[in-house]
Amino acid sequence: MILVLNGPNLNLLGRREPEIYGTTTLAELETSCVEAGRELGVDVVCRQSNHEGQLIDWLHGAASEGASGVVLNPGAYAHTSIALRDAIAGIEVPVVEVHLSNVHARERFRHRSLSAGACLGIVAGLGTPGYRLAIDYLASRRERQQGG
Ligand code: CA2
Repeated sequence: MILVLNGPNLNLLGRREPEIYGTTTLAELETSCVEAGRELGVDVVCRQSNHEGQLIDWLHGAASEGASGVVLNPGAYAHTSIALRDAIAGIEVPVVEVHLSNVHARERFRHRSLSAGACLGIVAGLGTPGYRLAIDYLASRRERQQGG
């Protein structure tokens, strides 16, 4: 199973700031992630929270839930949360950080991600297809590790 976690304000996707985040809603994004998983033969479970502690609890629970990887868009917590970084660093399950927008082409305060350094890799600026790329990568990595 691959867990897709979206952080604060991403429930607003498709409703505001379409010039930055596109017109796809969170529900549509989650459906496309589940669909991508189906094509790749892996279950995808999607969750969104506006609360830092909830995201941390989900990360802590990822292994016991049977997740082989986590796709995480931490939203603005990427730029502020040492606690989130510590949670990522504290689990064995690989985490890929995804940002819809190219954070490096935006305001300076978005250039630094505290969480990215604890992640296996990052995808930024590719919009919603970035989630699929991350799922694809984690699914192929899992297959390699299972020797399949
Ligand atoms: O580009 C991304 O995916 C971000 O993680 C999105 C965060 C932002 O704080 C990060 O710097 C980059 C913000 C998510 C807010 O999403 C909204 C979507 C539509 C309307 C308003 C906010």
